[in-house]
Amino acid sequence: MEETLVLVKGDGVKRRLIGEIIRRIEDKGLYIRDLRMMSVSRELAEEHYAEHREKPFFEELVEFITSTPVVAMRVGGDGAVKAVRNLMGATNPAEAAPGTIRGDLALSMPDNLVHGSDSPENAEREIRLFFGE
Ligand code: IDP
Repeated sequence: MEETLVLVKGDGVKRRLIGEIIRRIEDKGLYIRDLRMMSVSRELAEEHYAEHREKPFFEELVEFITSTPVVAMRVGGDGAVKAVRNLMGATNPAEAAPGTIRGDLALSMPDNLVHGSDSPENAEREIRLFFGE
């Protein structure tokens, strides 16, 4: 069964949307295989977002993800990576379609509530980073 890493980011935790986001994932037919609330160290954030190291928003992004606890989940199911990406909607909430998590519940960057791995390879790497397996 394919697995992906989902994070409910700090804005989602603060706005008490953990349950709402899990509900959408479970309603889709996916399984929560593991779950933990945790702080993200600067080291973990820089590793997790390594592909964005050269981007102008990198510092803001690291600051955002390390400033408050997140909920990390291993989510499994057929085509879990793509299924979660579809549930999340476009990166920029201003452009995310209604019916998606970001489209329905978020307004602007970087506060877009969730992270989901963008490929099975990255999912494996990110699950190892957050769950050490
Ligand atoms: P994704 O989260 O939809 O996979 P990525 O392009 O991988 O999108 O970007 C990672 C995260 O970086 C986004 O979820 C968002 O929080 C933040 N981000 C992306 N682009 C910008 C930007 O232009 N300004 C501020 N934050 C951004």
